[in-house]
Amino acid sequence: MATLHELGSRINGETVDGGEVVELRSPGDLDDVIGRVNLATADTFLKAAAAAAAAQDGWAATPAPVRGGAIGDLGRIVANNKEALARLVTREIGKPYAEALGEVQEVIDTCVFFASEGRRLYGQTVPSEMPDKQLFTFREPVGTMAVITAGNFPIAVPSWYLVPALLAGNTVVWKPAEYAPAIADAFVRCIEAAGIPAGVVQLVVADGQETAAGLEQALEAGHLHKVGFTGSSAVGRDIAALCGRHLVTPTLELGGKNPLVVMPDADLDLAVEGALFSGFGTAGQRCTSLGVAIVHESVHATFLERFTRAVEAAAVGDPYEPVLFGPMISQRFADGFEKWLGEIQPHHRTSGSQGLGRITADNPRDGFVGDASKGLFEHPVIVDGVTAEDALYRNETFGPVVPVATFDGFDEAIALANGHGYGLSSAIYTNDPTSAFRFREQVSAGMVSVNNSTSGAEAHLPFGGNGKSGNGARQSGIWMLDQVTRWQSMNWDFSGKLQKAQMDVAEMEADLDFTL
Ligand code: UN1
Repeated sequence: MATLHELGSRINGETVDGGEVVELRSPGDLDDVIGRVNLATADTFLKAAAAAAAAQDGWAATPAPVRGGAIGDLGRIVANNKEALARLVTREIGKPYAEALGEVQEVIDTCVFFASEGRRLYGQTVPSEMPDKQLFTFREPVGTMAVITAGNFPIAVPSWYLVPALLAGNTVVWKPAEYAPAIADAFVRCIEAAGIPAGVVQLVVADGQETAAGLEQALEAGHLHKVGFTGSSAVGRDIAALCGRHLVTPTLELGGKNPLVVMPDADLDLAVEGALFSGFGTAGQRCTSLGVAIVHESVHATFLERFTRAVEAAAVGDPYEPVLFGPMISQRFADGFEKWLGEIQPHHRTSGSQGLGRITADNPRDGFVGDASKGLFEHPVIVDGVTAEDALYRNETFGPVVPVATFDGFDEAIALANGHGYGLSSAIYTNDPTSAFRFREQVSAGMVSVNNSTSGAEAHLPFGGNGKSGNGARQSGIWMLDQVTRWQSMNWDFSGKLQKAQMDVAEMEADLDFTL
């Protein structure tokens, strides 16, 4: 495997030096040094935003079908490099290779969808209230967009922003997670290879503090017209406040505490399989990961017993092997997760685990795949007996823990499904259509699965959440077009005289007549 050396920001297609330089290591094998990362300062962010803004008119003037053609080429370049990109995802953030392939496929699917949108991007013709006058609507690019993404989906989620933004004629300053700069660099090179002019996408690799300062300066200077952010609810609030001060509407995709309800009539084996993947897939580091299993008391004991067995038997370890999950994405994620383990209370019962916290020689897991001491591997754990008062219920934990709560009546299940205030994804396991539709109606989540995992949304269905999970923006498919374009309306009067709207309209009969 080729070792990557110098990683960092790219402005107008040229690599630029940053400030601080840090070493990037693979979380599944900390001896594997991937490269050195030049971290940018706020000033680089500002320069990148200015450069992106300067490129915007030219890109917007490129016909939409031509921009769509470039997106099609991007999809083919990504497809031709699918395995290499997936290997890089596995190496850089420790996502199991099969999942990493799925992630790259999500990029390809997004390109396929939006490539042909370049030949649609429809506006409307609208009837006027007056004769000899025609109304129209047009989709206009928003302008220059800052896109700030997390590292758990280091190429799929960025593509959800970049691909439609570019298709619609916007330019982008992309700030990937600073712990996933290698895949970001590879993706930007794919974009350049697709013939998208240098300047249209600017890459800035920086830490949170410098990014926040750079973002503020770029908004202040008027270079940015939209901000897209995927990450924590706390940072999302700050970004929303900053955007609000500059009258910019952000697209926010924030945390989740995604409930999975198991009804008495559920196929329990299917529910266990769904809970296993939802809760522990990607080591619980998806925003769509299972946040709380809410199990009817009549099936609770059986569900818990089977779920425990499934977790005990799950393959955990080397992400290049067929495992349920590999390492934590980075040290920061491992530390954050371990803090939540401190919230396990005496009234809780843990299962599925042979230890708590980091898997090491002294704290081993039977059947671990590979050498646990090499990477950031955490024990999976089920925490039963969780109630609405517990920290483990109220907070996103972003790691391999599944809290389990019990309910009696359906209303109680709904209260638990919504009570934490997040509203991203949700699932119900039932064979009763009434339960499924009631759940859909009453759950506050933006996404609902029936007899399916909380994670694994498809690339052309609206993706996004409510409450602490976002600001109502939806990504993916045609819905994303509303985030990356603005409607412009036009009226054309060909009557040859001034016709005044709402005034020169045909008169109604003055005398009222109620005869049918
Ligand atoms: C995220 O974790 O930010 O539905 C996105 C899923 C993936 C996307 C997750 N397709 O789990």
